[in-house]
Amino acid sequence: MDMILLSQHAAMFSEFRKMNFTPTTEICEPSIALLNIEELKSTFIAKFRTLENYIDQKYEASDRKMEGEISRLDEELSAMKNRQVVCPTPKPLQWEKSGDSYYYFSNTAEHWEEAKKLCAAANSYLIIINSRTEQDFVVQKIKQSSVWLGLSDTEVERTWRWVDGSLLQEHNRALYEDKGKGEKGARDIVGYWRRGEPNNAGNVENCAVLYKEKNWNDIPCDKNVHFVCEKSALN
Ligand code: MAN
Ligand code: CA
Repeated sequence: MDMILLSQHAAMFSEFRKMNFTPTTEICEPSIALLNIEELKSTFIAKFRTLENYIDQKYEASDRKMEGEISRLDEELSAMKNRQVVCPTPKPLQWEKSGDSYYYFSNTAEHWEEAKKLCAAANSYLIIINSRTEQDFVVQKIKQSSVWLGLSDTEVERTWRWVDGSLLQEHNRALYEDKGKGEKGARDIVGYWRRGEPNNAGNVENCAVLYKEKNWNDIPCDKNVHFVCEKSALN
């Protein structure tokens, strides 16, 4: 029984192995979430190995389990095939240029860490605000009330760092001095916090958002918030 089932599906297995998947997106809409086909492929292969082992070890109760596994694999395989047909070429992410950077405005809301990872996966980083001009550009583009900034004080409370490792204060002081004090005042050195922020409310606020009102707040990093990725337009 086992051998029959396995040989019936051997064709499916070899077909699967031959399929030359390229990473594609889960859906055709531009999305930053990459579907890791290689990972799926190795999961498939691992599952098949397990099935082969059931036979080798002559598990008596494995027949039904195996049929179930095989039909699940069949379903997953046809879902993958359908997706290939429906989405032959994933649309590239839409980047918008402003100044010396490109920006990607997310279609989804994520926890801060996840947003950070997604930007990194797209060769970019969660936005770092270097000037009021940049902030104004971002703000006028967002449809949401807020987006994540690449700014957090998770490691050391009240020590705000951008995702490139620079300290908020040092980073902005350098800018302030470099740009001939184009952006005046201590407020520019310490950022554009909303009045009374950052307040670490409830002791659980370590990630910063930029509001449509052009100011910042610290909120819990596990909130789902839209985000903006940035990458250099130079080079
Ligand atoms: C209020 C303030 C903020 C805080 C949020 C959390 O708006 O206390 O500082 O971040 O609530 O939702
Ligand atoms: Ca706050």
